[in-house]
Amino acid sequence: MGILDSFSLQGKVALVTGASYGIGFAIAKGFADAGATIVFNDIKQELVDKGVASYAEVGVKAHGYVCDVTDEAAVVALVEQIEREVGIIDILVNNAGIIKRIPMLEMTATEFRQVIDVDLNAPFSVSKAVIPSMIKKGHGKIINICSMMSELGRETVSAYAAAKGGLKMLTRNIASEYGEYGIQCNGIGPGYIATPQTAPLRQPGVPFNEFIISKTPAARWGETDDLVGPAVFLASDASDFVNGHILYVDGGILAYIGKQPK
Ligand code: NAP
Ligand code: GCO
Repeated sequence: MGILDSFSLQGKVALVTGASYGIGFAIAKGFADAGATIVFNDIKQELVDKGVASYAEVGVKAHGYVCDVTDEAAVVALVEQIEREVGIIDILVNNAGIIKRIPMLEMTATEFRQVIDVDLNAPFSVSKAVIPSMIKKGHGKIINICSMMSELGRETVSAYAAAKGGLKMLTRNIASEYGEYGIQCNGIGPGYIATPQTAPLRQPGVPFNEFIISKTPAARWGETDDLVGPAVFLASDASDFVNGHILYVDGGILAYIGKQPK
């Protein structure tokens, strides 16, 4: 096998959760370009339809399903349906995620749990549903979308940081528990990426915008396409001995102490 062939996803089935737009969409499109069959889910049929249309616009025939990843029974049914209708899932990307930016003392326990449910409990349920068939097949790739908040804290994101820190450790644990079956579970920790999730932080005049640029050695926000190469690598045979690793794709944020004030 040539070196470039080891990055090919030809013949693989990839499920990317919550991927009708944003980071999940870019990663799924990259997987399709590398040869994979794409499956994604969203909460409502209209959002799935919109997603399928967006994929079609970029030349990808994606299989879209309705499923709320926080509903464990629905997740089990979704995976069974995908296995019947498309095939065994070779690659899972736990991408669906939410954030609530609320100071901790103002956040209710219900709001805290909602974030933990989508960002941590759901990756547990979806991974649990796909792993048995991966074991039977003798290989599988799971990629968890972590965050800068898997390593760092910040005002207002207590639930998100707790969930993404937990997701980092779930990643390492899946790698530890199922590595012997040919399954690799790794994380991608995006820096600050321009998507609807970060739109409130990027409004003109919002100081956070300049703050992030000054904290990033690359001196810019990330684009969703910045995550595609790393995701294809972690989904492909090229990373078969990489397990339990979090690949931070952050323009250097975690390596940098920050610009000194002028
Ligand atoms: P986004 O633009 O808000 O997209 C998130 C996606 O998740 C949406 O498609 C959303 O569906 C879906 N989703 C939310 N809850 C769901 C549920 N219960 N079941 C199924 N799908 C659900 O976010 P993004 O910026 O692309 O982020 C994608 C992932 O990257 C998230 O895990 C996020 O935490 C992480 N991340 C983002 C950044 C960043 O800077 N943007 C940085 C680090 C990590 P709807 O269509 O229903 O809204
Ligand atoms: C924040 C959050 C998110 C980021 C991301 C950083 O600071 O508000 O961390 O908005 O998108 O997860 O990696």
